[in-house]
Amino acid sequence: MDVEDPQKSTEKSLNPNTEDDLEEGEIVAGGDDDSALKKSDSLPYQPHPLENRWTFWFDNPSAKSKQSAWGSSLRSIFTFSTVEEFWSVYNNIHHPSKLAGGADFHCFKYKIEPKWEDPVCANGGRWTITLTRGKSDTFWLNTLLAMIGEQFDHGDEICGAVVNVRPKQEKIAIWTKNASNEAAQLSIGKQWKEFLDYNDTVGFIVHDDAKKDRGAKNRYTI
Ligand code: MGP
Repeated sequence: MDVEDPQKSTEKSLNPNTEDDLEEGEIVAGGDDDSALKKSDSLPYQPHPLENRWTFWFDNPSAKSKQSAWGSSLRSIFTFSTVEEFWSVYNNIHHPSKLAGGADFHCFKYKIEPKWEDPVCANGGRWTITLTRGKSDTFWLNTLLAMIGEQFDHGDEICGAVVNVRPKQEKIAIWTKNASNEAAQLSIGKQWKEFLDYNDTVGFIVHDDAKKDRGAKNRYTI
């Protein structure tokens, strides 16, 4: 019996014309185009599972000024494990350019909290890109797609990603698990820049350094 590879089927349902151009697992923007889904109306509905389950987290900016401890207003808002669930959330939330200054929006692997204190993050660090206010939406979406579509050779090293919306800038960071694993960090940073077509220098700060000094220096740059 001919059973269609679920991965190929994911690619087709999201990108009916481009399946030959996609890497394994790759998801591209365009989740609100349902023309491909219409084509397969006659097939039973089959959600397309992601390799990992992910959780979106949000930190409430209005509470931030009053909070005594960082993270006290951090909340998990939705956990998803299929392509369809991802788009259903993504298409119904504000993107970074529409969020208030001070907001932090995270997408982390299920059960990893987006905090230095989380045991999986504790020995890690983060690659960060900085963008002018209002300019991060596409970079953020492409970061999410590369991450949940498992496009990184060292994807197991990734905890998640965060966008920090600030009054004059937006920062996107990918958090990783083992800062001392230089080869894995460099691979993630290089691939991220390629996926985003981002040409400026990007720096990696170790969480332990950031804890000690708000102006911590980059451990790696690419
Ligand atoms: P930030 O939110 O990463 O950057 O960290 P922001 O707000 O853009 O400010 P910047 O000017 O330092 O870039 C801001 C501060 O929040 C840090 O210096 C910490 O005091 C605190 N903080 C940030 N994070 C990610 C954590 C965390 O994971 N745990 C704890 N305890 N504090 C954190």
